[in-house]
Parts: sequence; structure tokens; C-alpha cells
Amino acid sequence: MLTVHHLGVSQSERIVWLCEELGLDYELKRYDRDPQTRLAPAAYKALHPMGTAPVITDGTVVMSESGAIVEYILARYGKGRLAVGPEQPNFADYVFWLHFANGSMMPHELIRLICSMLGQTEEAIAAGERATQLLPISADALDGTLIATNLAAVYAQLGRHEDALALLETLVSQIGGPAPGTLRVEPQWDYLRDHPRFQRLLAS
Ligand SMILES: N[C@@H](CCC(=O)N[C@@H](CS)C(=O)NCC(=O)O)C(=O)O
Repeated sequence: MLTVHHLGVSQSERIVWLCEELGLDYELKRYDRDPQTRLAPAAYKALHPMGTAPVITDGTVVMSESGAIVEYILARYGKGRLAVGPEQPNFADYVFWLHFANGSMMPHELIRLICSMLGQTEEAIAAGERATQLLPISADALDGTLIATNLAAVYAQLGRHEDALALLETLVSQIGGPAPGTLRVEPQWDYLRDHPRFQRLLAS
């Protein structure tokens, strides 16, 4: 049986989403991160030599890598749904975006995240800015906006408050941009909370 080994707060959410969208009969096994260190539990790390999320098992198959897992599930269980075949005009786009996500995009986002957690300001900002160049809002109104919002959060955390506010002011009017309600409750904006420009955004 297809089993999705779902590590909380990780990219494996996408595989759970895929199985749900396809209405598959699959088993979901949850693994929680350590509340202090945020590290994956040893049982998760033991599933696959890569030790990364997502991982699926299916009979004797044990597979990591998001893009590979998506292709495997669609080919094996998708019955043609959610996939684009080589005979279709947008096949090249389909294959490109499927692999772009983790081949080029996510490494920069992960570097941004990890460097910001370590307080490595310049590296975190450089990775976040590189990510927004790779996926600008003009190319992807939803995910491009999300990546830019992540960059604004890094600017805020690392003390570049004017840059964070300037970016946020452009993002609030975008489809998929942060809504005032989100800005009000998300702790990542606490660094800006007392700034008059931020308060104007909340009122917008
Ligand atoms: N290219 C891999 C990257 C997977 C990856 O880096 N996953 C992160 C979680 S989002 C991970 O496993 N990090 C190690 C950890 O959280 O312990 C894929 O697409 O599956």
C-alpha cells in the first residue's frame, strides 16, 4: 500500500495534498519534529538515507525527492489526472515547473531560512533576493508573492525595516499577498509592529 511518511512543517505536505486531490486510498504516517530543536525524529531519519522529507513507501519501494515522488504517484495511481502528457502543447512547461520547484527554487529558500535562523544576515538576504529573482511575481502571481513575502520577513527580522515595509506595501495589493489580518497575527512581523508605516498597512 502507498504510505506517505509526513514530517510536520515540511515539504511533505505537498504529497499529502496530491494524494487527497487524487482521492487515493493511502496510509498517512505522521512524524512530529522535536518541539525544542525542530529536528525530525530518528524514526523519520531512518526511513531513507537522504533523511529528507517527503518520503513514501509502496511495497518494496522507498522513495525520497518531491519531484520524483510526484511523478511516481501520478504515473502509478493518477490515471491521467493532474499530469500533462508529451502529446500536449504545455508538456515542456509542465516538466520544467515540476522540476524547477526543488531543483532551483527551494535550495535558495532553504538557505534563506537556515541562514536567518543562524543570524547570518547577508547570506540570508542574498538567498531570499535570489529566490525572488528566480520566481518573480510577474512569472507566478501566487508563489512569487509568497517568496517575496518571505523576503520581507527576513528583512524585518534582520533589521532592514524600511526595505521590509517598502516590499510589504507593494505586496498587500497582490493576489496571494499578505492580508492585513495575517499581518496582524503572524509573529514574523513583530519586528515592525510599532512602526507607523506597518500600522497603516494594518488599517488598509
Ligand atoms: N530536494 C528534496 C529536498 C527535501 C528537503 O530538504 N526537505 C526538508 C524539509 S522541507 C528536510 O527534510 N529537512 C531536514 C529536516 O527537516 O530534518 C525534495 O524535494 O524532497
